[in-house]
Amino acid sequence: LREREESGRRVGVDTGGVARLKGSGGRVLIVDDNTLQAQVMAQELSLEHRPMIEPSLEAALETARGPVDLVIVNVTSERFDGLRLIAQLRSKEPTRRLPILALVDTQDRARLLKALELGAHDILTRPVDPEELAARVRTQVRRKRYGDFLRQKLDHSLEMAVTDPLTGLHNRRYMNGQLDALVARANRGGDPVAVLVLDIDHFKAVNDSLGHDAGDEVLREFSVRLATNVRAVDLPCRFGGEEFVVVMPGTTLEDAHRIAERIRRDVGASPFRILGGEPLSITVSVGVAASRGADDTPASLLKRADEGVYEAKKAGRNRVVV
Ligand code: GH3
Ligand code: MG
Ligand code: MG
Ligand code: MG
Repeated sequence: LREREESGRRVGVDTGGVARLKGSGGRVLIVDDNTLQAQVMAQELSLEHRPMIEPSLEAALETARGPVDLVIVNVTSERFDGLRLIAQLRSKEPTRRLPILALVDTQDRARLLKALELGAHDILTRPVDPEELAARVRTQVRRKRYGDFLRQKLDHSLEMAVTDPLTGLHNRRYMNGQLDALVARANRGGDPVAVLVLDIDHFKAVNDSLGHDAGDEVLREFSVRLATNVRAVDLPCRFGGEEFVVVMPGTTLEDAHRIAERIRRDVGASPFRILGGEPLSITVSVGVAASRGADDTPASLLKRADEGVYEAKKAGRNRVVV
């Protein structure tokens, strides 16, 4: 038993090591009509990477659009136009940034230069030296991975810049940008745009009686109800504090009014559950406005909706005012 346990552990360590290598390795697409040559390269790369062989140029272009980290293209022959593939890969998304290694004959300077000119990132000369293959592939895969990592980080920061961290709704900055564009379009005679301004009633009382964390929970639950009662095209945003705005593209005042009523009703329909506390009745006051002609601005639109909120509060809260 002990022996089996030990051998089991050894196997465990080994597969862990391979898994780690595979994780850092790349998905390498070898595009070559010389299958024997492709298989030799694939064999050499398979220790560290996940090679795939594609003998057809058309199919390669398609495969390269999927999860691939590096393309090795044979450009040595006239009838297999690898140079054209390089040009195609570099010309369009989503393959534009994909690293490319061009496989050329050592003495074929013309094709080597052409491949580089078309955007190959590096060259492999034939006959292929296994160590050189490993080194060049590793460098390109590492570069690709780092590029992916940076792009992901950038996407994430861009997303964070337009997202409200508490609720996950769009933030005020995002709302302003979208509203500017939509009002400008409406003013040029395009689709109308409507806005709702929503202000939770007596929210201060929630904070005062149950604490700030309970208040935050109410804001999150409110956001869920808001987001589930607007349409896919609408943009629910947290304007700040307990004030929310929904920007509604292509929406008339009447339609916006109807959706505002639906939100108001859903918020008041069932109590909000607070972790470790009594269910809480929440209501909201809503103002509605829609663009009306060339002189309208985002600010005037928001102001009219905000005046609706003011009227709703004055009239006793828990209502929609157009
Ligand atoms: P009204 O019905 O007139 O709108 O009354 P209200 O109490 O909702 O209005 P008021 O504007 O006086 O209070 C808003 C409160 O929202 C005050 C502030 O402490 C609280 N608040 C603002 N931002 C946050 C937040 O992020 N979390 C929590 N928990 N409270 C917040
Ligand atoms: Mg308020
Ligand atoms: Mg207020
Ligand atoms: Mg309020």
